[in-house]
Order: sequence, then C-alpha cells, then structure tokens
Amino acid sequence: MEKIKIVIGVIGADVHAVGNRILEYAFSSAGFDVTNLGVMVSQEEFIAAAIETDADAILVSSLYGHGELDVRGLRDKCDEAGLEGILLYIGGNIVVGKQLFIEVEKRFKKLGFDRVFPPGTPPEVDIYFLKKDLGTLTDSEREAGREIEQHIINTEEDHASSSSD
Ligand code: B12
Repeated sequence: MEKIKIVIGVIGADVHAVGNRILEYAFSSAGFDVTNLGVMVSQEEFIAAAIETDADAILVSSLYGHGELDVRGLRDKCDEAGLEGILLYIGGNIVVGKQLFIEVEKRFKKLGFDRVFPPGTPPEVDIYFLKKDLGTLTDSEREAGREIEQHIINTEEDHASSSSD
C-alpha cells in the first residue's frame, strides 16, 4: 500500500522546533511519508512542498500566538494552486493565551482547516484522525479510536472549564 504523504512545518516567524521534530518522528514511525519543512515556514513553502510531493495533507504548527494571522488565506491559496480538498490540520498553541477551545476551533475551521487540535494533543491522536479522514483505519485502529475520540471530548471540556476559571 502506498504511504500517506504529509507536509509538516511551523508557520510564520515561529522558531519553536521541538514539537515539530516530535511530530516528524511520530508520523515517520507510524509509516507516513513525511516532508518536514522545519520552522519559519511561509504559506507558499507549504503549498510548493505539497505540490512537489503530491501530499495528502498539510499539518501546520503554530506555537508563538500569531497563528491566526499567519494562516489567513492559506486555504484560498491552496485552492488557487490546484490543491482543492487537501486536508489542512493545525495544532500547537495557536492563539494568544488561554481561550475557549471550542471558539478557537470554530474560527480556524472558518479559515479553512479541516481539524484543529488543542495544545498538548499527543501525536497518536493526530495520527488516528489523519487515518480516519483518509479512510485508511484498520478495524483494530477504529476500535482503539473510541478511546481517542473520548480523549478529545474530555480535552475540550478541560479547556472549556479552565478558560472560564
Ligand atoms: C522552548 C520554548 C521557547 C524557545 C524555543 C526554542 C526552540 N528553538 O524550539 C524560545 C526561547 C526560543 C522561545 C521563544 C518564544 N516563545 Co516560547 N516557549 C517555549 C516552551 C517553554 C516550550 C515549547 C516546547 O518545546 N514544547 C514541547 C513540545 C513537545 O510541545 P509543542 O511544541 O506544543 O508541540 C506538541 C503539540 O503542541 C502538538 N502539535 C504541535 N504542532 C502541531 C500541529 C498539528 C497539526 C498537530 C495535530 C499537533 C501539533 O504536537 C507536538 C508534539 O507532541 C513553551 C511553553 C510550553 N510549555 O509549551 C513556550 C511558548 C510556546 N512560547 C511562547 C512565547 C510567547 C514565545 C515568544 C513570543 C516569547 C518572546 N516574547 O520572545 C518567543 C517567540 C519566538 C519565535 N519567533 O518563535 C508562549 C506562546 C503563548 C501563546 N501562544 O499565546 C508559550 C506557550 C509560553 C507561555 N506559556 O507563554 N520559546
């Protein structure tokens, strides 16, 4: 079976490198074909790499709080470049400070992201959803996924309650 191809990187002027390396390791170990653009990646670089590698998904990281500005227009640029329908995920610390995650998720979905992950999401969760969205889950992975889906619900509830403290 052909490997799932993904492009990962940290967008904008963001230099936070550790999570990016962890994601590269986790996705490569899980059998994905990973193109890692590293830190300080522009929208154009994500798009060029996705075209060059015929990627199934672009996973954007943002840690330093400027994520919302940095990703504006990315979906439109993907469409214009012929990447209509490519999966777009984002994760990290994507907004400034603590905000109600459900609201943050809504805003980023409006910006064209298919999935938005709260801070501290473990790589196995990202891997599960990517396989789910691309329709490549095995029966045992689908079974194990019930726990992961529950984890997401719990995390959303945690973020909701911690933001209203
Ligand atoms: C180390 C660090 C730095 C180092 C980075 C060194 C380096 N080259 O990596 C230095 C000192 C340079 C730095 C600088 C700054 N930092 Co800093 N930094 C951190 C710190 C302490 C740890 C980051 C880290 O390595 N985490 C460990 C990794 C494993 O976790 P992670 O990055 O979150 O990634 C995981 C998940 O988020 C997830 N994930 C990440 N991306 C994606 C993408 C997708 C699609 C998915 C599914 C999942 C996913 O998977 C990853 C692996 O498990 C955090 C605080 C914290 N505890 O997170 C602050 C933090 C990220 N920094 C912060 C800030 C504000 C800055 C500065 C702006 C400070 C300043 N005023 O100068 C600058 C920005 C510089 C720049 N241009 O980027 C803030 C951001 C706040 C916000 N978003 O509102 C944080 C949260 C600290 C805080 N609590 O205020 N920083």
